[in-house]
Amino acid sequence: MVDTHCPYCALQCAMTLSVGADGVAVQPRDFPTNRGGLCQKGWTSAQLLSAPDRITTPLMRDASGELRPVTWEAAYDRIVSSVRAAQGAVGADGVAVFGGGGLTNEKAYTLGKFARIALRTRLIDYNGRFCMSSAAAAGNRAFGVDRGLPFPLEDLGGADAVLLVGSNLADTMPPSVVHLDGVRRRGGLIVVDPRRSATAALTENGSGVHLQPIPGTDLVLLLGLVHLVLQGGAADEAYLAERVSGWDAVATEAALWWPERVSRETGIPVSALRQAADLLVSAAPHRGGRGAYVLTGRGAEQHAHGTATVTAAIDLALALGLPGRPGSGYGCLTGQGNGQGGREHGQKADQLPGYRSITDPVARQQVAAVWGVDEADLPGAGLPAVELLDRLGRPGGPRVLFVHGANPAVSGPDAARVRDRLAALDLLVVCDFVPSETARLADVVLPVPQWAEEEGTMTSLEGRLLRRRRAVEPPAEVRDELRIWAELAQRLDTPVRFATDPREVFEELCRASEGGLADYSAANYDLLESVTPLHWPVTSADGTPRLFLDRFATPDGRARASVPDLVTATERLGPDSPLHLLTGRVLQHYQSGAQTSRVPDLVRAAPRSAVQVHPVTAQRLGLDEGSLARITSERGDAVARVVLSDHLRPECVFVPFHFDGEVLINDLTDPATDPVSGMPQFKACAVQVAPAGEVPA
Ligand SMILES: Nc1nc2c(c(=O)[nH]1)N[C@H]1C(S)=C(S)[C@@H](COP(=O)(O)OP(=O)(O)OC[C@H]3O[C@@H](n4cnc5c(=O)[nH]c(N)nc54)[C@H](O)[C@@H]3O)O[C@H]1N2
Ligand SMILES: Nc1nc2c(c(=O)[nH]1)N[C@H]1C(S)=C(S)[C@@H](COP(=O)(O)OP(=O)(O)OC[C@H]3O[C@@H](n4cnc5c(=O)[nH]c(N)nc54)[C@H](O)[C@@H]3O)O[C@H]1N2
Ligand code: SF4
Ligand SMILES: [Mo]
Repeated sequence: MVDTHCPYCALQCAMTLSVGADGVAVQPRDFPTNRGGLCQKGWTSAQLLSAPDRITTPLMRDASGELRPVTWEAAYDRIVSSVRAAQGAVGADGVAVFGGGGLTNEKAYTLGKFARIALRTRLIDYNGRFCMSSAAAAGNRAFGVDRGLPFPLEDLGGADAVLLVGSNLADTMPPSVVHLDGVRRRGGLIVVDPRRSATAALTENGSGVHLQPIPGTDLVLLLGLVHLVLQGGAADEAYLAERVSGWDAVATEAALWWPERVSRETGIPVSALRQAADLLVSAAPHRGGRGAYVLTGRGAEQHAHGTATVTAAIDLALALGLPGRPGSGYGCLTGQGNGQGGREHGQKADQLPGYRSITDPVARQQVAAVWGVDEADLPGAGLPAVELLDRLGRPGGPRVLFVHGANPAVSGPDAARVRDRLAALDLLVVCDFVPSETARLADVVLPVPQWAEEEGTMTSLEGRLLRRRRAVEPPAEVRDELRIWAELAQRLDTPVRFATDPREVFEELCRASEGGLADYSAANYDLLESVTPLHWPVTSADGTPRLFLDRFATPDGRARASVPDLVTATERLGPDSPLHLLTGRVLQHYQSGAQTSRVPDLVRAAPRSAVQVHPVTAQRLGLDEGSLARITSERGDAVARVVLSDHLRPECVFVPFHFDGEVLINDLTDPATDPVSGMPQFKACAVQVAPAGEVPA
């Protein structure tokens, strides 16, 4: 029996694995976040260990264009010679790295180190840029630090109001719904989603209110709520005076967003706006309430104005005096398994371990010392994911790309363009355990272990450090990425040794993070065995479950309210593209589908790519339930089967982005990015929908 956590999302539900004659069996385990629950993905997670097409040897593309098994030495030789050739032609940045938010802390850390000192490139970024980067940017600006939830998830249970902006956690983190029981009983759940999602449905029967905005208008909605708080004289003036700077400018801006104007822009009735504001105000601690939370998910964040929208959400929380108050707060619901830890230790283009800037001279000195290299040899900041991917194979751009824990051929915006860029490389190296769409485009594929076959640590959505433990041995030819990087570093004549034992890597990571924002310096594997609620910063054996109780992590200790930049880049609907395409998730499938499409129970349980259309819209367009519809944007098209649903706003259609072999919805999405965070506009783009075959190609 081995205690570990689920391989998928950032809730990191606790599970116990037992190994028997039939393979690995999963049992849920009681833990504060999942309270003994697992979703269907967690229950079935062990099925992937024996996927029939699992990659078990290195593969290399031969002269005929086929990927064929080769020895590790042959694969390494090809990689090393291509890296040398690319860097000879273009310089150090002739090689780039793309990481993933599912990698353990040990791997995320070592990947950043491998890029900077073995490959000597500044070009590293990762799929977390597609995930919570807008919330991270806004959180860093407002609070001086970005820990998705600066409080334990279970704190939600005591609140009188919880505002969920663009999160469908009933499908994306199902066991977390238990923490909303209290607020639903008290009628205080507010869900903002253009769809009546499973989470929006939790507001039914007097449990709260569902606001159904026009996509991309959350920013205006949030400013409208700030307006109502201020107009009602309900702002926490003492808190604003004592703990916040920059408030006056926000108040001036919010004054312009009176309810009727907001209603016109968002499509939400004035009465519903007032109801939401009233719930929040009466829950606020300074009004004698039990507390309130404002939480954002990808629906609010994955826009070209995502950082501004999260800034407005934080402004609303500040108006009510929530951040840094026990029982209240603002948080972002991080998505990937190690989406939090993966963004702290150096996979981000501009970052060193401990969540520090690669341009900060003090951080550079310290990390260079831990790594045993000269500070001057560390490269500078690289490029955010969309820009990095777009540069591949172009004149002067990278000619070799390493991919670890991501499937950008499916999950990048305007994915056909991403695939073109991947095809333009001299060498694409992909580490994976399944032949993902990106792996199938690779020149070299290296097989790695799965979660139940490896040791490491993960940092969950509440900044809690968790141990991932090995229950079974991986297939014989599979090599751990820590070993792969060490072996490649040696072959690239890197002057320093790379540790391969996760425990040793973790100790090094802890040292490298010392003094940083995400400081793990007092943590170690033994402490993680004994103290399970260990939230960072870990500068003592107690960790820090709740941040900001005394001060924010800004130089003056005050939170910074900012006027959100009102430039919105959501594509305007027009006669040729009269509908918004919304994208997101279904409960049974995970991300690009690389993993869950290989779990038979999940494939049987849910189609991945039906297009949800409102019945009124369907009638207008001549679409029937079960018929095929062609969806077309400026960038591409896809044909999907129609499911009628009156849960959507009529001017929206919804398609999950989990690839099912036919519908690759990211061929349509908009690669426009947020100017601060680099987040692409995944959530809404303008499309035309018609019966398949009737739209000119
Ligand atoms: N089943 C499942 N669970 C997962 C994942 C998965 O792939 N599958 N992935 C994990 C990861 S990495 C992440 S990031 C999280 C994501 O978790 P969520 O943020 O909960 O998931 P999404 O479905 O992407 O988006 C949430 C909602 O945003 C709504 N939305 C779309 N446009 C807008 C808008 O303009 N405004 C508002 N307010 N809402 C909008 C959609 O209708 C959708 O219901 O889930 C994690 N958990
Ligand atoms: N249209 C649209 N697009 C989206 C989104 C959306 O809502 N709408 N959401 C975005 C978000 S929030 C996210 S997080 C991204 C996710 O985007 P992806 O990068 O596509 O995520 P995954 O499908 O999880 O891909 C992870 C890959 O890494 C492999 N893997 C898992 N663990 C390891 C490991 O330890 N080592 C290695 N080498 N490989 C491993 C898996 O098998 C899988 O092939 O998609 C983004 N794209
Ligand atoms: S909610 Fe997330 S962590 Fe929990 S079982 Fe489901 S996928 Fe796994
Ligand atoms: Mo994500």
